[in-house]
Formats: sequence, C-alpha cells, structure tokens
Amino acid sequence: MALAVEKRAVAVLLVLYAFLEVSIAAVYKVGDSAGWTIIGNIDYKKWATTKTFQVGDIILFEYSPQFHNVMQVTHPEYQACNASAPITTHKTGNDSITITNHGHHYFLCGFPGHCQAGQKVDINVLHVAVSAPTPSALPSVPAAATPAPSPSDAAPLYAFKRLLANLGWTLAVFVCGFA
Ligand SMILES: [Cu+2]
Repeated sequence: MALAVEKRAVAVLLVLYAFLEVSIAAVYKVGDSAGWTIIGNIDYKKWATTKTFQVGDIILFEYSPQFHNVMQVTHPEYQACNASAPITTHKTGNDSITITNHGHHYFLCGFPGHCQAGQKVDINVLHVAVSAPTPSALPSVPAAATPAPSPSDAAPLYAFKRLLANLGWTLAVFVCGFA
C-alpha cells in the first residue's frame, strides 16, 4: 500500500518535472542586441558565461546572411577555426537552434577570417536542476529596481522558473498528501 503511494508520488513528480523542463525554455539571442557579427569585437565567450543554458533552450543567431553564417562544429574545429567540415550549417540570418542535450555546443562563422576575428561561441549546457537555480545567478533585487542598460533576456525567466518550480513542488506535496 505504502509502496503504491510512493510510486504514484514519484510518477507525479516525474510528470511535473517533465512539464517544467518543457515549459520554461528560454530564448537566448547570441550577442544580445549586437547579434552575430564581427563588428565591435563582441566577446561571445563572455556573453555565453553570463547565461545558464538548459536543454530545451533556443539559441538565436541574427545576422546578415550576405556576410555571415552559423556552423556547428566539433571542439577541435572550434579551436582551430576550421570551417571545412561542419556538423550543420545555418544561413538564413535568423536561425533558431534548439538545444537538445547537455554539454558543449560549438558554433562559428564560416566566412573567411570571421572565426579568427572572434565570431565563435561555445554554448555549454550544464546539468542544473530546474528547481534549484544557483542564488548567484538570480537578481537579488526586484527587476523594477535594476537599471536597464543591458537587461538579460533570461532574467525575468528565472523568476518565472522559480515560481513554476515552487508551484510544482507545492502541487507534488499536495498530491502526495492525499494519495
Ligand atoms: Cu561572419
């Protein structure tokens, strides 16, 4: 009897977790307002380190397709700026790439000299629990009180995620209590 209840509780938790994973996908525009470019010496490495990527998130590359493209490559190719054998190539100028697995995702621009000029980015998707975001990644002051020079696209999502996660656990506790 007790085992059945436990099984049910676990099932409920798994469903809730799956729901959370799907519903909280964030869209990250590479380079923020600057987009995908070689103008302005955008530090894409720095840009990526300010984000907490998760499976299901969408990486958006916006650029002029006349001048750039997006190639997903291996780590050695990324390091060497080798665009000769990409895993995939995107070239619409408005490319949304959905992250489907954890780990590193390496992208570079295949136009001659662009990767060498810094047009490359490593999207590293960590194994981070949805219900326990690191406190340091969360804004410690209300969004309204923060100045808006470079708002992160994901910042409001963190609050939303937290809300959803809390809601999920509250529901789970509720269901378990009555199972
Ligand atoms: Cu380029």
